[in-house]
Amino acid sequence: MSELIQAVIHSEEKLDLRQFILDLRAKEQKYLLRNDIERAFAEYCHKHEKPASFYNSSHLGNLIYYTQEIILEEESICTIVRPQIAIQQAYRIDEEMGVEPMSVQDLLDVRDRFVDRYFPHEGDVFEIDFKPFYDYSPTIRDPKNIGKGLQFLNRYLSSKLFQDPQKWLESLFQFLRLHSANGMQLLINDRLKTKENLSKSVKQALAYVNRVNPETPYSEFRFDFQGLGFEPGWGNTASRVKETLEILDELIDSPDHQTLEAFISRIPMIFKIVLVSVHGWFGQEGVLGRPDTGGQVVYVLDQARSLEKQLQAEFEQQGLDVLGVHPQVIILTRLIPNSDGTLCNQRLEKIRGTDNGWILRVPFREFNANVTQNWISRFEIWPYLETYALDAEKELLAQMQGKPDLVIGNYSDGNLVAFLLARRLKVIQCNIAHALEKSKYLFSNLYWEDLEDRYHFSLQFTADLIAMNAANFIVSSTYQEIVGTEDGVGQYESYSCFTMPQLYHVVHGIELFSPKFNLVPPGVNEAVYFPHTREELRLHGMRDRLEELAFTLEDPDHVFGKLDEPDKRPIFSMARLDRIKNLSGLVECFGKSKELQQRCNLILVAGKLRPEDSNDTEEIAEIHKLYQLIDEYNLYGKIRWLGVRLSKSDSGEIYRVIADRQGIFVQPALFEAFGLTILEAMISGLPPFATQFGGPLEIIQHGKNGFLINPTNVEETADILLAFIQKCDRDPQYWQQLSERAIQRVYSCYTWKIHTNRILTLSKIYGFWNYSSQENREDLLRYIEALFYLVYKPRAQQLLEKHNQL
Ligand code: UDP
Ligand code: LCN
Repeated sequence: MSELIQAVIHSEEKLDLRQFILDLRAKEQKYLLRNDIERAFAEYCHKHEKPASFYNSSHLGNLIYYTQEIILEEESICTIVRPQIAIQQAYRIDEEMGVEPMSVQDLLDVRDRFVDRYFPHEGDVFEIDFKPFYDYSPTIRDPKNIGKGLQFLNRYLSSKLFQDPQKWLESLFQFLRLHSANGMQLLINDRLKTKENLSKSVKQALAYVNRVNPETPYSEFRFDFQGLGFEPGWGNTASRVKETLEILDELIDSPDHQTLEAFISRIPMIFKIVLVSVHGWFGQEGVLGRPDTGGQVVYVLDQARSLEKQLQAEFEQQGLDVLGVHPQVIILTRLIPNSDGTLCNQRLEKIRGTDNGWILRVPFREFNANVTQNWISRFEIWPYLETYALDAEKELLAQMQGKPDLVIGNYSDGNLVAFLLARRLKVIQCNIAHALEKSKYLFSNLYWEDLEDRYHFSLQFTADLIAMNAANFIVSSTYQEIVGTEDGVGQYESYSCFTMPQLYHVVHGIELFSPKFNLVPPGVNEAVYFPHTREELRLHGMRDRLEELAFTLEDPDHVFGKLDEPDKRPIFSMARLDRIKNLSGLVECFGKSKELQQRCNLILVAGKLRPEDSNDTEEIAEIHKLYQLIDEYNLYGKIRWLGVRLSKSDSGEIYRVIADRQGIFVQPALFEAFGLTILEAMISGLPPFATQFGGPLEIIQHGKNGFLINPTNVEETADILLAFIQKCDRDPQYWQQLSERAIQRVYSCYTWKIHTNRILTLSKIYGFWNYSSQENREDLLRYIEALFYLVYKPRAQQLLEKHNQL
């Protein structure tokens, strides 16, 4: 039993626990989450006049701190304790303070009972359990190493493989023979007939390059090398070829996991990549800020550019230019016939800043033209994805003139399509969630039936389970995306066990300790977003235009508000107008603080100004709310709201003009999976104040290069902003220091170069292990297919029938 509970039960505090439960019973709420539990315990301590030490450090206080949920039933309570990251245990405590551990099944039944969806006389509910499939693969032990899957897997599998030198040599030999580009053999050729030849030939080749001037281009000795059994791929100069061969030589003679990683990362394995991002408006101009269209589009475009650049640099170093081989990166998205002035109806669009990067748009099949000709919300997209994947496969193969080497899915819909494609093409699948909706919407699984009409979570969560389990590897932007923090559950963690009452019980939805999880944060486009102090990169015309737009331009169609004193310090925010982004929370915070209003103006770039111009329900509600708050707090003359869609370059400059005036950036989201705007603001030199709920907690080091805020506490948020502003007034250097540290933070930890380097290494190493350990995933994939055909597909069909009636 949990030590935390035992400590309470075996002490006098048992009476406090009993009383606390009685106090809870007196309340209406029967299902308490962590915040509710903490609040109730604070009330308990207050009511029973407990000292502060009891609240903070008693056994009960300790237990409460680690308790995630309490469900009150008639004669007992069910409590979920999370004593450490990624570990949750459920217990039943009865009226006599008897404690019993609960099985996952019991826990899910309790949750079903809570929503009156427990009908045992109708038989058991379908249980989804992925545990058996992870039993035969290695798992990480220490939660702090979750997200470092590659290092772990490489070490683990290397030690197994190296134990049998003959087998190891055979795997390596066969692996080296595998690679080709545009039909041309790479690395080794048929002259090297057996694994026994390998070591000798490597030494001969080394002797050869040792005699050649290190600067000699590979093309000058290519044919001699072929005679020795070696094809292109080892390097572009004699010295690079020598280095790579030396690593291989060491790997053959005295293998270890680091040498293996160094060698695999050097060799050409990835040539063609598909990035799948289906929903929303995917384009390079005029789309950001539209519903469902934000950071993911920015992320995928920047990633595509950076991957191409990185592959080009690698090919050059590998000496592949002699073969005329070029990388190809394709972003696969949907074609929207009624494209509302965007290029989303164009089949093929070159990605700016690339040589061979393309956006390939494939339309949904036309089931009901009223639906499929138009933008479709990400919550409604499910019926179209299977046929989309089939059509996209054909188009991709034609466009790429062959199979991709890697398919990267984005968000639930893109990940499902990536799964379908990777399964059919037999290539490596990588998953990127961006944001998992399950933890964004409270109780979204428990009340899924009530929410189904609007959100269709039954489809989305099933798709998530399918894609995340099928993926060869998962890339997350933060550690907490996987397993949360000490006091909060992670996004992936929320899939480990949950109920969809009457649909299914997930008893083990994902193995959090699996080495498939890898933490690789994104970067920021350094050509667009750069420090405001880099005068030489800035264009005067653009700066003047954006200054005017931000502070003075009168344009009622696009700008709301005329500032009384445009020179006050600007507080800036930019986001899509959806509920979770909580720009209304920021307006309320500003509205409630007279002092903030005296010292600052509030500048927002967000959505649209008129509700009638929007067809997104959340956006419309937020527009109304913003006007109502502006009126309620009489913010006229103190706020400007730009309902504009900025071009890419303008969106970079707007942060800089705010930084020129020593402004600050506030990101007040109720939850933010990562938060690219925070990176953009920081690299521009704006001190960031961002939500403590989600990714910003890892981006910002509180007090050092920015500040974390609790956006649900508007008074406290205003105090944090004011404290900073007051300090800046007292110490003119303070803003500067913070600004410089914010810039430094991004350059040292969040660049696309670091990101894509890692992604390519991951793909190669997972590819290598996929091949050489011949990991049999067929049983897992067959199980996943059953979920797809038996759960997902019939529900998608039902939704399609609804759409067909629109
Ligand atoms: N963005 C924009 N105009 C807007 C709103 C957002 O250009 O009106 C851009 C912003 O610069 C950032 C991205 O959209 O690059 C938003 O990414 P983030 O990760 O912050 O949030 P998301 O929208 O993905 O939830
Ligand atoms: C989706 C989100 O909600 C943001 O928090 C991320 O920054 C964005 O995707 C890019 O990953």
